[in-house]
Formats: sequence, C-alpha cells, structure tokens
Amino acid sequence: MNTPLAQRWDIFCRVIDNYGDIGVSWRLAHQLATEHGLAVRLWVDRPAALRALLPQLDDTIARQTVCGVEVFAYDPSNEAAAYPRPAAVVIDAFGCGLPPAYVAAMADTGAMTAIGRRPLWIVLEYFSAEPWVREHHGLPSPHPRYGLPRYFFFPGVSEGTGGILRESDLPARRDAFDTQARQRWWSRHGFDAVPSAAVAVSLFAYPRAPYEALLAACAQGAIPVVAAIPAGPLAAGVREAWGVRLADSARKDNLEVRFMPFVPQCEYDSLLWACDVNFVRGEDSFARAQWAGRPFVWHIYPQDGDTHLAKLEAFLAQYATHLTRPAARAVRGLWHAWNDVAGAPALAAAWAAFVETRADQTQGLRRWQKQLDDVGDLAGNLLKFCRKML
Ligand code: TRH
Repeated sequence: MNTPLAQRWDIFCRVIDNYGDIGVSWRLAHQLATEHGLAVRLWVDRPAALRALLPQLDDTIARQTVCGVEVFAYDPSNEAAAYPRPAAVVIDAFGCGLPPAYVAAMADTGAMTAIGRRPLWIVLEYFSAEPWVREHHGLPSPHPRYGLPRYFFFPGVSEGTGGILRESDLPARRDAFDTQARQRWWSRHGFDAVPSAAVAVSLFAYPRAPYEALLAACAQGAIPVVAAIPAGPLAAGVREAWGVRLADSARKDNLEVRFMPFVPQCEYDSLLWACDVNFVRGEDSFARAQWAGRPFVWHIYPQDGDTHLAKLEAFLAQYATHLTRPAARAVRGLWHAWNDVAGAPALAAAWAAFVETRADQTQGLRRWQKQLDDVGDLAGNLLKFCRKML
C-alpha cells in the first residue's frame, strides 16, 4: 500500500468485558479509515468480542481486512511476538497498554527514521463528563524508559475535551429514518409496525438493572409499550421469568416484549431510531443514544467504591441544563431509579414522569446535540490533536 507513513495508525484494544472497549475501538478505527483515509490496523486480543459486532469478521484468523480496516488478533501475554514496523500514531485504547516488544520497536531508531520522527502514543481514556477531564485532556506523559511522546486523550461532552464519536453522515442518516423506514425496519425484523399510540422502547442494560420492575410498570401503565430486548442476559431473564422459551414476542397487559437479535453494530443506530425511548449502557451505546435524539436512560458501568455515581451526576448536571425543569426532574428520577441511587423515586412513578416529559426531552436533546457539535467529534478532534503533535 502506497500510504504516507504519517497516515498509518495502530489501535490496540484489550477486551476487559462486554462490548464497549472493542465497540469504541472498532468504531474509531472504521471512521479513521473510511472518513479520513488513514491506513488503520486494529489489534484486538479477543476477536470473538468484535465478531459479535461485526459478523463478517472471521475470529479464527489472525489477520484480515474488514470494511477498510486491517484487523489483527494479538496476545498481550506473548512477549516473544513479533510486530510490523510501528505506525506513526499508536492508540492505546482505554490505557490497556502496548505490548513491550511493540514499544521497544517504537523506540528503535530504524522505525523513527522511516516515519521521520518518533511515533506518537495516545492513551485514549474512558468517557467522563466530570470537570477534571478538561484539565487532563491532552496532557503529556512521556514514556519513562524510552521518552516516547505520549499524551492522554479524554472523550467528553464539554469544550476542551475530546468529544464523543460521531460519523459525519450520522445526522443525515438519522433524519432520513422516517415513519416508513421505521415500519420497514420492524417488518425486516419480523414484527408488525409499532401502533402509533404505543411507546417503543429499546432495552440494553447490565443484568443488575431493575428491569423486572420497569416491565411491570410498563404492563400496568396507561400507555401501551413495546419493549425491544436484544439477545443477552436481560432477554434471557425475561424469557425465564415469563416462561417464554422460543417465541419472539410475548404480551402482558399493556406491554409487548419483542425478543430481538443482537444486531451488528452498523445496525444498532437504526434500532435506536426505530424506538421512542432508549435504555443504553456503558460508553458506546450511551453515545449513540445522544445522537439518536430520543429520550434515553443511561445504565452506567458500575465501578468499585461507587465512583461511577459521580460520573453519572456529572453527566446529569450538564445534560439537565438543556432540559426544562420538569424534564430534568423526570430524567434524574428515572436515571437514579435505574442505577439504584439512594433516595431515588419508585420505578413506576419515575417511569410515568419520564414518559410524560418526552416531548420536552426531545427538544432538550436538540440543544444538547448542538453542544456536542460545538465540542467536535472525537475522531476529528483526535486527528487535529495528532497533526499538531506530529
Ligand atoms: O457492552 P458495554 O457494557 O461495554 C463497556 C464495557 O463493559 C467496558 O469494559 C466498560 O469499560 C465500558 O462499557 C464503559 O456497553 P457499550 O459501551 O454500550 O458497548 C456496547 C456495544 O454493543 C456498542 O458498540 C453497541 C453494540 N451493540 C450492537 O452492536 N448490537 C446490539 O444489539 C446491542 C444491544 C449493542
């Protein structure tokens, strides 16, 4: 490939659990390759996790090109592994660390001569809306042994942070997803159109979420609800509790549950657009829900010592400034109940208040998206940052 060396990027991702680490890494790799024309190699230690998001990936082979990205399986514990010449920019996703042999190659003068400078090492951190992120975003942390230039890059939602991922065509694709597209989407997945009086909800959360209480509230609620649950522990839990073995839908009073497949990542946005309210979790689905522009509920990834609760509040504090007072109260109430925050309202009452303020939330989300646009999308910000440093 005849690519200028500064156009070559490597992204290293170790899958800690679930799909967020690789979900963000893949989305970034794909956007850098397809939108910005970079030659991207994505190194992943558990290709099977990526396969769940990208079914065309063959997780039994060590190296392949998928959708413009070269995907490599690697074993971080194999110290004898050999790596190709390092790229000009190396992303250490979520601070997973780089293989020692690769780091040594980065410091090798041969590599430096070929690139024309020392490779740039970027530690892409986890998302947080906490104020300290602005102070730490972009800070240098040279490698102690080799002195390689290394910088922290923090995703965030306010000016002075790295922003969140968003492909340039996403808003246009979302806006083109009209009522007919929505009907076609449900029909493609083998379901009837959602009745106009019903609220369609997508439900993606960690198993500790009080989803049974939510579904009970929906069943007893005044407004009909259609809940789409992608395959996973929640769907398994509902199947078990409701005694539904194979059917792809089930009904209780005012609630219809639709058991969905775990869709490929490139289709996940359309699931969010086909729904009126989205329950999301972790990092990547949470970002997508913000761009989807439908009222959403974040199940935050739990951390030791409840440190995640500070992150939850930090996001809520910023988001709420774009909402009317009743909408902000309703959002906070349901997010608190969903995340088991002490003093949260009962889930049924919180859900009813949330549904009532949906129109206000949708308006607020437009203002929120404007704030995100002003910050700039993560891939574009990262590129600008690296060009400045290279
Ligand atoms: O899966 P997550 O909980 O991921 C993570 C990890 O747990 C990680 O260790 C943690 O640090 C991080 O959260 C905060 O949630 P997330 O980030 O939303 O990733 C889910 C991915 O799965 C996202 O890319 C969307 C995708 N997805 C599909 O492609 N199809 C589906 O049907 C669903 C429900 C999700």
